[in-house]
Amino acid sequence: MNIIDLFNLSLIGRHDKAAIDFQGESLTFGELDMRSNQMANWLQSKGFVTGDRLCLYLENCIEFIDLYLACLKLGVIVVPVNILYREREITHIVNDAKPKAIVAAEAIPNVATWLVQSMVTEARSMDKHFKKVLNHGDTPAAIIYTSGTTGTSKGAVLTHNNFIANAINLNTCWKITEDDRLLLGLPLFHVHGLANGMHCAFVAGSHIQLLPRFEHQKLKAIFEAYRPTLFYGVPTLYVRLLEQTKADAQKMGSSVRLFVSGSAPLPPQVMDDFKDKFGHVILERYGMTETLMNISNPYVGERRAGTVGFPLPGTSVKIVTSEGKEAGVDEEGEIHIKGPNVFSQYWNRPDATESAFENGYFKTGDMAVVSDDGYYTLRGRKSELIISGGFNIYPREIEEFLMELDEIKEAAVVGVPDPIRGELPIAFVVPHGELDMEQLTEKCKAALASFKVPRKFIVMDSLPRTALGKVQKHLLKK
Ligand code: MLC
Ligand code: AMP
Repeated sequence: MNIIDLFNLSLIGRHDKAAIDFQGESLTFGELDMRSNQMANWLQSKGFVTGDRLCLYLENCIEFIDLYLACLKLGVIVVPVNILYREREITHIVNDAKPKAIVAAEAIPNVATWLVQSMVTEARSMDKHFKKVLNHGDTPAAIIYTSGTTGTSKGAVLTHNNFIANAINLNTCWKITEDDRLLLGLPLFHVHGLANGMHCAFVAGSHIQLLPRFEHQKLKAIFEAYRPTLFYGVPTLYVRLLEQTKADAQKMGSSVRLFVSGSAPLPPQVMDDFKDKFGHVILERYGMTETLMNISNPYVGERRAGTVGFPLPGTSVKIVTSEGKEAGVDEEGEIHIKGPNVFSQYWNRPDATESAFENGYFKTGDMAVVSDDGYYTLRGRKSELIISGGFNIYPREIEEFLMELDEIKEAAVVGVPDPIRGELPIAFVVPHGELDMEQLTEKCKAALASFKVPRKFIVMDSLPRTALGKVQKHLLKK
């Protein structure tokens, strides 16, 4: 079975049921099926076959879904690209994934772009039926770029089976059904919005109100008009929701049966304040691009603040100490994961793939402890990864960019705590001479996604280093 066979429970089985609203446009599951058949026929007419890659550089929109479903039907591998990425970041992905095309709303400078609107217009004249292409569950469905512990980002290859395991797990454990109404503003280019949001709804037959993105100022009106039953957010969004008055919060929460948080740590205080204001206990869970969802607080039973709960069905979790032994209760170590949800490989990176696994388990780089009643608590990361608003930032990528600039001799980037975004990047730089800070920020903005642009530059005469020459970032953080 591939994931389309599972989506067919809704695409075919709930043909006339309302599937999605987006900016005033409403489509049934049958219409989604037909539109993606036409798009699949169009892509096929352009020579796309199983195993080819197609990059999508799009904000959330119906056309993203048409193209995504069309690719899955054809066995074409979707490579979603963060819409906040600039030319430099996009070029890296395009050079690595070697897609047959990159689809965008507007031409991307210096990248051969296919414009989504003309593709959709041409697809409308194609046959509404699509002759099934036989693909099994191990067929790659998507390559999602993530940086791991190194500076350059690597493509995690996720198969149809990985996504199937994730959808079946969450639909069962979080009781997602065709009666649910999901307010989905998280980006479809990341697994949180894509695999937890869209896939689960397509399998269960839930309704989706899709937003181009979350703009927290508009959420009150959207909640009241749509009356969702289900809401997924990153901690930043929950912090933003706390700006509501208690009366508004109660109204907003009145239709909802489940609020889920993930992608970054949810501060226990935010969980408590949210309970007071909205009357809901947020369910926190833990996942990764490479593994999809791993560990989740229970739907029924105690959702314990500060923890991520229990391993999901089929997911084996080991905590491995620095001595390489399996940790006991309350003993800290790195989380290792095995299960049908875990990715198969980094695209074209056999060495990186090999070093990412140990004894068949994926080494997550996340540190944790488990309590005597089985709740897992994350304790930070082995790597220097910064998570800001749920978006990952790899310091080395920014450091490399800064050091390519003529005016910078050395650079070190660290994350500092921020009450809204969780963390923010700041840069320590050793310049060659006088530094024009404004110009430096402009250069960063032109080359890097907005969330990666250092919020502050601190000029140093030299960086503190160990005897071996490694920058002592803990000293910089202080
Ligand atoms: C953020 N911005 C966007 C955007 N999201 N721009 C366009 N499209 C989007 N989708 C930009 C804004 O322009 C602004 O840029 C900055 O980000 C912050 O915007 P804001 O309005 O102040 O929003 P804020 O309250 O900070 O909230 C941002 C956010 C966003 C939470 C809505 O960060 C977000 O959507 N995060 C979700 C990331 C995600 O899905 N992660 C999952 C990864 S998968 P400027 O220039 O003003 O700074 C994973 C695995 C797992 O981690 O476990 O899930
Ligand atoms: P990504 O590479 O974008 O998939 O991000 C995955 C990382 O997000 C994980 O390795 C964790 O460090 C972090 N993460 C996800 N969920 C949580 C959570 N509930 N609490 C803390 N960190 C989380």
